[in-house]
Amino acid sequence: MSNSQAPAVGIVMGSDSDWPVMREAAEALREFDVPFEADVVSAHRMPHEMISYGAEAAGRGLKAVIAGAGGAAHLPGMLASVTTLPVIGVPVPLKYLDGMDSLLSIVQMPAGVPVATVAVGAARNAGLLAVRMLAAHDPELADRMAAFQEDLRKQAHAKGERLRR
Ligand code: RP5
Repeated sequence: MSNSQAPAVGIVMGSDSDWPVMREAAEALREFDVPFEADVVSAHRMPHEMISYGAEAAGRGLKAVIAGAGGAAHLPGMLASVTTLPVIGVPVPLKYLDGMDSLLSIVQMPAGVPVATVAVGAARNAGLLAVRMLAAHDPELADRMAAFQEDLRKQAHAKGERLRR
């Protein structure tokens, strides 16, 4: 899946069964008009393609990779080991262990090979974090992120107002 412009963010996941979670990252990128691609790149079932994806990501013009996986979730860390791009890991919760296995597999990286890990199932935050990464070099995108944050502030304030009445 992709949109018409050259993708700036790659969203990859270990299985299409991760998509119901990972689509939230795509939605966040769409809200900010950030072009992205999405694909299944399994660390265990297609290791050679996974390494190629990571090794070629920067050269293809991607600026960040969002990688989601569940269980023995090695995809984000393995991609981080073969690319210089920032990798954002999304622990996908599966039927057992409530996603703790996915979280620990992704977050506990060895020194020198960082993965920016979001909360279990928090693919939307992964998308928003990728937007912030791009916004660091894009003032127009930074303005839109600031407006988004101002909306969040207003919404939170309004919720408090209802309680204060
Ligand atoms: C992981 O195994 C995938 O990321 C997915 O979360 C999990 C289960 O995959 P399927 O058996 O549903 O394809 O590698």
